[in-house]
Amino acid sequence: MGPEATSGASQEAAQGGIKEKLVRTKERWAGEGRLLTGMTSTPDRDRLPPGQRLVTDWPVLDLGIQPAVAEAAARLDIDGLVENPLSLSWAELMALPQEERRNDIHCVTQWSRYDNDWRGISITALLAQARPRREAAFVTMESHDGYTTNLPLADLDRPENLLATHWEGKPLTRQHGGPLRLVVPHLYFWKSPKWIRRISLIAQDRPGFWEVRGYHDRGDPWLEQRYSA
Ligand SMILES: Nc1nc2c(c(=O)[nH]1)N[C@H]1C(S)=C(S)[C@@H](COP(=O)(O)O)O[C@H]1N2
Ligand SMILES: [Mo]
Repeated sequence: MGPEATSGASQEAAQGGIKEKLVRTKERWAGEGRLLTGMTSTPDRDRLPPGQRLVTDWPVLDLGIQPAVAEAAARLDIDGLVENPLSLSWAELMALPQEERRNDIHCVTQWSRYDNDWRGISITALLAQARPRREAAFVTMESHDGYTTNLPLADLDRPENLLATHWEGKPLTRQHGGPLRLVVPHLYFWKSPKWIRRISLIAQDRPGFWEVRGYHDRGDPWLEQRYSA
């Protein structure tokens, strides 16, 4: 099936299966504390976080399932502890103001990539529209490949974050999470779900796919929060 095979009635078809071996390797690395330098910094002091190296290509990392999500099926729900739950169709998302961001990516597997140009929708604007309740303190996010990850609401509700539809002027490719992915540049890139479909606001933290496999709950690259132990 080619990358354009996104039409048809089912609208969503998974390609490949979970790369169990890769998942186990990364889980073992977390257990061993692999790649840790023991150094900390701040974004003001060092653009490149400790233990990272720069790349100019853009590696693809995921569980091995790259769902073909047709734009017609690319609904985004924002629900849970909100006054005004949202369930936005692609057309409704596209009718919102399109914004641009430029930021750096830092992956826990040690690569960083500078100056990524994104276009998409402001997550702070959508959260304001959904109106979080007072008890909402965390989010759990779900993607079309079954991936989940969690964030404190304060880490999601930041102006530099973006629900990205475009990268370097072109629609985000399926490999990189198109048609819609979240980008949270101040944390390791596993906190930036590809093929995002739901953001649920919750009161108590709920660890996601990598967080239950030994990855840090927050994942600040400058504090080298790679693993939980
Ligand atoms: N839905 C989904 N989002 C995901 C992942 C995934 O497996 N599924 N992997 C995460 C990890 S570990 C990384 S490093 C980045 C990789 O994004 P990229 O393939 O665009 O570089 O996506 C993150 N978001
Ligand atoms: Mo990653």
